[in-house]
Amino acid sequence: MTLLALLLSLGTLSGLATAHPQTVLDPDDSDGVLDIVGARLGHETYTITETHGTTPDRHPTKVRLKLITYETWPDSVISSDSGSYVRFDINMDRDADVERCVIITYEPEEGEFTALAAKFCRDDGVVMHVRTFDGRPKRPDEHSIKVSLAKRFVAPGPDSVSWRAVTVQADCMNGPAPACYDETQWKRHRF
Ligand SMILES: [Ca+2]
Ligand SMILES: [Ca+2]
Repeated sequence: MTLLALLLSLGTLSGLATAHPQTVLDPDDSDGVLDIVGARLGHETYTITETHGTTPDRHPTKVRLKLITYETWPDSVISSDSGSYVRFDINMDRDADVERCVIITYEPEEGEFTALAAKFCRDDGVVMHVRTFDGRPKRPDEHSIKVSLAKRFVAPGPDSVSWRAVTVQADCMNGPAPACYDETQWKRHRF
């Protein structure tokens, strides 16, 4: 796949057009197969009308996340027992703490991906207060992975957040610090 084709595929978050998409591009700057080309966050708000009773309409918002890498990689690269993962960080205010993150790994025994939405995420991988499992990540092709989650899990409350994508590939090189790491710039997204 050419770089242009990779960038074009960033525009497709799902089979459906996603409102309010926001893309961040990243250079060819990391070792390992999880070097990020770009990532995208979009959101859609639905109206659920209760046809019985007096319950008011609800307006849940879905957040869609997608990440594309320069290289192709098999699902097993981010096996849950490998220490490798794809992560989206969500900063809900303007301080340095990351209040929410979505960590995507592959469960080899189940043959599927899981997305862990967690509170208070740190760069050393320590996560406090795991909040919930939600969403079911999918891979549109061997360069990319995407997940759709309820906004209340990943960004409850604020009208805007800052977000970035991170990849960690454990044991991808020889040497004293063998993990490969890549991250995009932070982007501000308004809901
Ligand atoms: Ca990169
Ligand atoms: Ca914060």
